[in-house]
Amino acid sequence: MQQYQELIRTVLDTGSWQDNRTGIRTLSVPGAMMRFDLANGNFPAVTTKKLAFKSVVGELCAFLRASRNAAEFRALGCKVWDQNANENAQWLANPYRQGEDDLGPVYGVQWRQWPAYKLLDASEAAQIASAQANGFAVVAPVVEEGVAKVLLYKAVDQLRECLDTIMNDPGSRRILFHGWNPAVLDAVALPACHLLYQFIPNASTREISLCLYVRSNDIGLGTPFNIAEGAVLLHLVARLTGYTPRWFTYFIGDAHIYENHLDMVQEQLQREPFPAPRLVIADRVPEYAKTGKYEPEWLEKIEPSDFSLEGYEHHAPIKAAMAV
Ligand code: UFP
Repeated sequence: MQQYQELIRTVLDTGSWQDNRTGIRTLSVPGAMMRFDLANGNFPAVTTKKLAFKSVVGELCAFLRASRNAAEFRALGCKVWDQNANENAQWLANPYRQGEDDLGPVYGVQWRQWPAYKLLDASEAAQIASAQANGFAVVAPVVEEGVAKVLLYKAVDQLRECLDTIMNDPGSRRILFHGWNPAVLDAVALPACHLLYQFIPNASTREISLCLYVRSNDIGLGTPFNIAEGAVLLHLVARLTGYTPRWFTYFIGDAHIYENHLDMVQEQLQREPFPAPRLVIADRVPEYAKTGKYEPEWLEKIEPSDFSLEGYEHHAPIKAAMAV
């Protein structure tokens, strides 16, 4: 995680002050990239403070189950959504909010159940049949400007489709899922920050890589969390599809340090990083490479306790407030 230290230094040295919706200003850099080599089991956990690993894997499991409720995140060991669900005045006043703990259709809902609609002319029988063959169901007849139309709907399981494509067409350069759905931006507690995931398998080396784009990243709190979560996801996908995790490239749009996190990151620069730990996935989670049986339903069955870090040496934890 030398690269994380370097990113902190870059933002401290070259960043400029910016105001934002939270009321706490940030030192910001527009655009940053880190590239982690996960070969030999290296796991990119921050070591200059303690990574909240249980919270990371709890959140990932909640995303994989398409959760939209902070209570479900808590039940899986992740408390980071409580404030966004119940303390942000704008969200509390949002007519789409469905009561205590509701978050709206955040990340996992888009990953697993992206709401897709088609409005087709009722006379276009071939198009309607093609959409139906592709999983769309007719919701309602609609008349638009005097023309008879048909509204069709499908909840797209983008992540499952990625795994299917890794299995069936690993040379594809279209294996990605997107968290940024413009149709729901007004109906979520927090618009997606980590929002574009692209898997790049290599069928000859049997290695799989991940490129992740994060539009806005809180370097003090969010970045170590998001890096770990992306790396766990890559490991899981690799396990279920018969690949070995390799490169994890992490792109940030607005890379920022909140003013009230400056002491924390300065302190981390004083600390010498430890060697990377290894990620262990429980034996009960099938390895396609060993079983030859494709079992993508483990995306939903996986539990936080299926993940652990081996040989994780880290400096003392540092507590810091999250800007909401
Ligand atoms: N943030 C992260 N990672 C996340 C997440 C949020 O760094 O996974 F959900 C931070 C980035 C930013 C704030 O500081 O939360 C979101 O605010 P905004 O929507 O204004 O970018």
